[in-house]
Amino acid sequence: GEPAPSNDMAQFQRVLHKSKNIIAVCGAGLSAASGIPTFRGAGGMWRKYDAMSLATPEAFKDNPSLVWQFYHTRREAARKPEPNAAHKALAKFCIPSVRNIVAPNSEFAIITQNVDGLSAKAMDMVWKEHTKDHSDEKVEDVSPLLEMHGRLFDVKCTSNFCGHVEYDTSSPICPALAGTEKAIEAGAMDIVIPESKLPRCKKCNALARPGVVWFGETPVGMDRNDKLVGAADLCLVIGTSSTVMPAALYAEIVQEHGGQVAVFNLERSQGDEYAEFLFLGPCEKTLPEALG
Ligand code: BJW
Ligand code: ZN
Repeated sequence: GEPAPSNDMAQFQRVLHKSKNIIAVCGAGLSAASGIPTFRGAGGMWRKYDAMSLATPEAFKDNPSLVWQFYHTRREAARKPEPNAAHKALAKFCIPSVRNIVAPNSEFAIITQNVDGLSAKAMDMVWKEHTKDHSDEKVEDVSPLLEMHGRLFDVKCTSNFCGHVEYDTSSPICPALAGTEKAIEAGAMDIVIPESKLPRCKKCNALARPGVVWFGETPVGMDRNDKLVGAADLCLVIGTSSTVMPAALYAEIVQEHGGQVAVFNLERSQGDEYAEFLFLGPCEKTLPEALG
């Protein structure tokens, strides 16, 4: 059969050194050390809440009040967390002059399924720190970060004619949702807020919705994702159960055209037996070592 994946860090770093198009496909485990719950593991969101009645367009149509209370709760919980060592290691790797030390003349992109904004925050922090001593480092034209499942703090108009998206971190997002996180956390799903009191579009006043990608919806930036995945010769799979499409397919696609895969996960995850490298453990420990 297949040889077992290697956990040889020095060998991984030799592969990294000759890779030219590197991508990181990230999931909830990347933010776990920042205190944000995952979806499917112990303490996971989809263990406590029913995904199909909260994270689908049909659920929002049936019960926008409940869906907004759930996302209000998620927004409140995502306010305090700070990026951890894994976000920062990836963020540093986005800086060409830093990355070129371990992977000369390479390109890099982060494709994250996370909606918490912590990778963007880490990139800002690391960039500010870096340019203190390297003011000549120039900003890249295209952001190396792709948030394919949207952003928790984006608020999107539901009208097809308008489609306005607003980045809004206000707490609460609207007065009627204030305090409802207590009920949601206690499992009480029966508070009803009239649609007129839910978040509304700032442009056209139609009902607004959370700017995240639900089951059955097309992820953000698929054309760019497909190009990155198609060109990648090394795919880092970080803190994801690899059970949600299409992100779950990316590693396999990279291997199909001859690229290699390195999985960084606390536990075994779907398809990791086919990876060239498997680093079991918290990614906030393994990733800084691997990319350092
Ligand atoms: C650590 C760690 C540490 C912990 N260090 N590791 C049948 C019915 C209906 C739909 C489908 C179907 N079959 C297929 C579909 C499609 C569907 C799908 O895949 N469903 C499957 C579940 C069956 N997918 C979609 O609908 C997607 N759209 C789509 O496919 O469109 C078609 C299309 C494709 C291509 C081109 C064009 C069109 C959309 C999926 C949207 C997913 N949305 C959510 C919610 C977002 C909003 C919100 O946050 O509420 O996204 S669901 C949830 O899962 C969230 C996540 O991004 C996503 C992935 O989860 P993730 O990140 O892997 O988390 P976990 O919890 O599963 O895993 C965490 C891992 O971390 C674990 O392995 C831990 O061990 C590890 N870990 N601590 C390292 N410290
Ligand atoms: Zn609008």
